[in-house]
Amino acid sequence: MLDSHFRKEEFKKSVKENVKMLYRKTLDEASQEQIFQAVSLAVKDVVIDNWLLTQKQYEKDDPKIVYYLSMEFLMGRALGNNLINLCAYKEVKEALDELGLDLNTIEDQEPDPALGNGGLGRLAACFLDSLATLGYCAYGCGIRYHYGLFKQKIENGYQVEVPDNWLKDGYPFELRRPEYAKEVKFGGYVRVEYDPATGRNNFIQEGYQSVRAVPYDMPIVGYNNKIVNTLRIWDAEAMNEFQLDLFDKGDYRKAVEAENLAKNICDVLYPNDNHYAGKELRLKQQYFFISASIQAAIAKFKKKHSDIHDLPKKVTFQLNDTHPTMTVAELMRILLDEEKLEWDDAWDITTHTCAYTNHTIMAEALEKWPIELFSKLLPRVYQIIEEINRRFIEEINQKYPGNQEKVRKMAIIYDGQVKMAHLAIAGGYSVNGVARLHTEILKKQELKDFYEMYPEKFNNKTNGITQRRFMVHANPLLTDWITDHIGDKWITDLPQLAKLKVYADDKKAQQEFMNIKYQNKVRLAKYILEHNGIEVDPNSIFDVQVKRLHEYKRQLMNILHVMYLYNQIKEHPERDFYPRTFIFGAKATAGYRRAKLTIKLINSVADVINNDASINGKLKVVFIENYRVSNAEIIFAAADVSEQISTASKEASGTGNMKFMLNGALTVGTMDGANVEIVEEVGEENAFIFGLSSDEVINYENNGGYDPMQYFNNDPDIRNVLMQLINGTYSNGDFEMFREIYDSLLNTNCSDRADTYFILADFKSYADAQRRVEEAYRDEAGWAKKALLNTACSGKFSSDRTIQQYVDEIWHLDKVTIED
Ligand code: 26W
Repeated sequence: MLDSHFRKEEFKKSVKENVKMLYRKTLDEASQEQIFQAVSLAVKDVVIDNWLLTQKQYEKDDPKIVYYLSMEFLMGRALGNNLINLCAYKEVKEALDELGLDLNTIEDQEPDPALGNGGLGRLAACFLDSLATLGYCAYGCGIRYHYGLFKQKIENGYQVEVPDNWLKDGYPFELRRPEYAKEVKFGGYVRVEYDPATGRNNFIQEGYQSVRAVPYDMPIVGYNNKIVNTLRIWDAEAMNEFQLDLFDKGDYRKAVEAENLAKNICDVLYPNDNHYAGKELRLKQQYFFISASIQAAIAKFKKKHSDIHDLPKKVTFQLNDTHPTMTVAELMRILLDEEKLEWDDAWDITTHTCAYTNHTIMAEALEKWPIELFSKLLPRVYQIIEEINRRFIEEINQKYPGNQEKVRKMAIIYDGQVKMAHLAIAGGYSVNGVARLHTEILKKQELKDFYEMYPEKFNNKTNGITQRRFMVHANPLLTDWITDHIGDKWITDLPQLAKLKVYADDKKAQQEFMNIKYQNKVRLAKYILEHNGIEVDPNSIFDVQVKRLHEYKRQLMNILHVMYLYNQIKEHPERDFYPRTFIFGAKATAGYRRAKLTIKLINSVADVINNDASINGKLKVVFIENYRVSNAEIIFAAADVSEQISTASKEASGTGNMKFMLNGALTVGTMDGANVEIVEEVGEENAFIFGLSSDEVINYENNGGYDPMQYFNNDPDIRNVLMQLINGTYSNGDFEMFREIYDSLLNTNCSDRADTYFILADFKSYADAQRRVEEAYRDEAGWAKKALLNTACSGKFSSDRTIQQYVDEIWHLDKVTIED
């Protein structure tokens, strides 16, 4: 164990001192929020010492750096996590106890930094944790949104969005670094000027508006290794004084314009998950943080290295989906216009420095920017993309002479649009998917032409999650139990969990394991009572689906199945039905009408079922308001059943599935995303797999032949449930409330095909999988064994493994250790 810096007495003194200095108060006068600030400051003090040490070591070793460029970092709370990674959680808890303070209550004061939507943003956060823990030099680069993802309130069953003003009381774990500010230029025009000295043209952007990008750094604490890396998020400020002095002295209108441009860039995170909206402000956000990050990276490189050609040896830019793809063009701009390189040289450096990760095959997520918008906002960058495109088309023509179809499908600029995925693939040396199945679908379907052209660029990196947050912090009881049985190496080497397999048949171990699950269910039940006012029975099966709300994730199929079960219980009161609590948590993008209506449906079904005394509490439905990282930790630990029921082929990987598995929940799932690999690890007998395969889905999509009406006509159970959507059963007699959902399943006029996500096709096999769940749960020892095996077999799904694969196969970073 690390020699913890938290000598108790010193720490207690420092907390008291901080309360005094910050608020002129004594401990007993201070509010919990003020105490949170004081405790955080005391922790930050230790973190900063290690941060300095780390920087010194990097300075000395000069390791290769990865810049993880991402529009989203869904960090979750930092205080508890930092204490875990400093190996000081227990000491600090004790110290605070002695001061009459409760660490849990203090942790609850921290706003949950929600600078991300869902999977992609949370993956970025897990990656930063693993990079620091494994000792790699890495920077997260992103945006300091003033408002993170909205907070969700449920009013009358409907989602209401409330702004998330996470910075309002000041965030103790960030550090403003104005000395590293950068200028970012928008608009204007490009003047071409012949330079007789070099015989080349110079391209000069003029008449532009500038924004000052100011970085805020957050420490990323590695586990037990003194390494502290940096998440650098950029904020926008007006340049005015010095820039306007130079060009537009006294031009008040310009000054106000600059102020306004800067003002809204970092206002708010776009709450779209998997849906591209094409907003100008979003494009501004993208260029803003990319230009600042790339400038900073180049400046840092040049401090130590004189030959810019060495850039790929020392730097990699990893693009988290297409959102940061501007990197390719911005790097080219700097190399051409500022470093004065020839095109071929610049392109060679760029295509050995950038790498791209794809996170979705959903067509509506593809970023395509209209060229008018693009060229007006970023005239020089657009010019460069035009040239990249011209050369790329030349390459296509060389490879496929006369094949216009290829050009049409692959060009970077086509039909008046800039296609960001095409730019990312052409401009980088690596393209990876996030689970084996997903990567195969990319190669065979979505990116087939690119795979044919550049097979060597394509590779898979199955996602992972950090066990430090999702076990050590989230599930302290199971953490101690595991450590008692196999030691604590698993905290940085998750495959060690396999050593638990020998306990799978051990009666005592099974009982202890299930008893911990029970206690975690009690903790969640308490949370639900406090936040929802619903009483749930911790002895019932906790069946959980928590994730963003999207049609392809099929929360609708889950709630339709609940409606079906309810019908069954009502029709057959004599049957023995094992009590079950269906738990949902999901935010819907504000403009996504059908997703929001699904939330209303879940809440309406919950109302009816939870208030029906005749079913003796056999069935409960709970919608947890404002699902986010902090309550996710409580939820995963308490789940018996993990719902991973996306339409096969649609979920690129999923990462919630891994968090459930780690915590000993059994998966009810389709053969989609990383579910395939989960089942491979744990064995099909320890999960409940159902539904169409991805090949079957893709075949229907390509060749037609799917008719949902057939299920409606031939299956009375399905018909019954669907009729209840339009006969007022769940809407106080209002026939129209859920009509849209009914139509989406059956009415071909709604879109080109009804039931786009094959809910009716999979319904019966889903219901059957759920029957198997019930049967398996009745066998107490059998279930305990399966649950324990899920934890024991989850070793593959650590983000430590994922990151090591990125390092070995894409980034080639050097490992650093702190000598002191
Ligand atoms: C342009 C709007 C937009 C916003 C976000 C498009 C696409 C996105 C993300 C790519 C959506 C996302 O979070 N994808 C998820 O990424 C996870 C991490 O790899 C995967 O586990 C999920 O399966 C995938 O849906």
